[in-house]
Amino acid sequence: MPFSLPDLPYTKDALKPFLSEETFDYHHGKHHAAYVTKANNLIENTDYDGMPLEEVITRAAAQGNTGLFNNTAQHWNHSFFWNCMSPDGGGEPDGRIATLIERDFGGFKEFKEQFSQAAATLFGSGWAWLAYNAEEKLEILPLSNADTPLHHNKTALFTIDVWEHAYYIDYRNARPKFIEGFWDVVNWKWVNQQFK
Ligand code: MN3
Repeated sequence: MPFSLPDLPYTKDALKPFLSEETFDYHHGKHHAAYVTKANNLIENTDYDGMPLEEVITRAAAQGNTGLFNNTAQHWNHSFFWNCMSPDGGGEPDGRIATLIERDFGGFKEFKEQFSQAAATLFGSGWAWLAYNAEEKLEILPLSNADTPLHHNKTALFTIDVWEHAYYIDYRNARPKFIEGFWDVVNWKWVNQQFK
């Protein structure tokens, strides 16, 4: 059963003015779609055929199959990323994530500054993640290219894609502006659902 491009959890104009429909046409409709197609082409008629996505990602990494790791991890990362945003999102976190941010960062303001800084300064292409580690602590994890918390045995809580293709249509080269706008749409409900 090949992988398929998931529908966005909202309409393409739902996150305006943070992101335009054109950004979703390209980012979801072309970039994410291309990772899915390439992953399926690489998997066809191999032992990976029929394996769950998470397993393909960890096995491809262990076997040094970079092409397969990159395309399947990017499929997973983007599927996760769309859910990290919501037209009803933004504002201050609540529930478990609010308690943990207070405990591990001393407050939402401090956390927001540190996360924004990590996302803005990540060199080249990649993703800034908030993850939950084996010590049961929150961790800001800037990862390059297709790298993903799965590969580090950490639970992903939320992420922002800072590849240029994520923001260039709406923000040109101004990555910090894009990061600033992200806080208005963060789906804290989704974040709280990630704790196992
Ligand atoms: Mn992307």
